[in-house]
Amino acid sequence: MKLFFDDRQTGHAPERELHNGEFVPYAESIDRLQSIVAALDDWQPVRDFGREPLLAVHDPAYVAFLERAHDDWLTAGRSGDAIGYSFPIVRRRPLRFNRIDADIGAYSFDASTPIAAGTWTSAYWSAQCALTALDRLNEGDAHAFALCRPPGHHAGRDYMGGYCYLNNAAIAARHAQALGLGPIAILDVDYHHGNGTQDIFYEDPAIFFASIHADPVTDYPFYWGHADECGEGAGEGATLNLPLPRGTDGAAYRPALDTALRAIAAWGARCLIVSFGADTFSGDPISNFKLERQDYTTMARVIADLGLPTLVVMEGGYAVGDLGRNVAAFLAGFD
Ligand code: Q9C
Ligand code: ZN
Repeated sequence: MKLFFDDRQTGHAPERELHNGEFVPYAESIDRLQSIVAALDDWQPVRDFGREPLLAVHDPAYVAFLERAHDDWLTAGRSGDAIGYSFPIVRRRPLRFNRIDADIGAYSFDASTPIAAGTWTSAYWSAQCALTALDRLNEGDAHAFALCRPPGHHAGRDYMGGYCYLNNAAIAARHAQALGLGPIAILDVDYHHGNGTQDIFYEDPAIFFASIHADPVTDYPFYWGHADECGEGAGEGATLNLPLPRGTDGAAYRPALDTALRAIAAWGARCLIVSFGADTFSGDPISNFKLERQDYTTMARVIADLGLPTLVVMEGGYAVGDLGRNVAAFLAGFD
């Protein structure tokens, strides 16, 4: 399977994040990407599909905000990373502000997603990476891997959060649909619920979203990913949430994976996008599942057995020392 990433994805380098009441080094580090690049050979170049596929998912005003936010931060006399502190949890509406602190809060749902000088450029190329890999499926490849970084699945149509700015999987899904590769299913196997992806397609009957993740009663992003969330309106039934308790290991994970894959097959998907996070690993520093390296190979084999053209998009995974080998173990399951 062809592998993709672009060097411009390394410009994004926030210094720190707010974690459980303290500022700590940013977990979504450049080392993550380097660990994966080092573990695999023969990386392919990323192509530029422009802004149109980004705007098929995201609000143009939000995209414009992402692009100028760090400059606005500097213009306001600040230094370092732009970070919000006030969030409109009720009656958010498109007001026009004249202050970066108002914009940044209106376009985010948490305080753990800072905007650094290189954030826009890296987010842009991370999305292009997903589009380039998706294009391989259009050319007839069975599988392709996009080493997206920053990740995407927490980002919604007009908000960032959880280290995510542009929703790479959603952008690829909409593009796949435009290319006539549908019906599309997205399977999210990151430790955290893919709330942004879910929200983007919540009322959409044409894209199926299934997510296996830590129970939001105990784990981020808390407010979404509960088992009773199954889509709304025309999209009712096209969202499937399978929360699992902390401590879940490979054996306990498997029935949920089988359930998700059966639902995807029954729904009639003809193309699959996997939001893959390796933060389900036993050694992950910010997560609490107990999967081991060999579990990733098994997981991928079961997914590949669906027989669908499959794009794998990188999401989380923070055990930097093991990350590359864990991703390689997952991708090996597709061969
Ligand atoms: N403990 C992904 O894996 N952590 N994002 C919040 C407070 C956010 C994880 C910090 C975790 C986001 C793509
Ligand atoms: Zn995650």
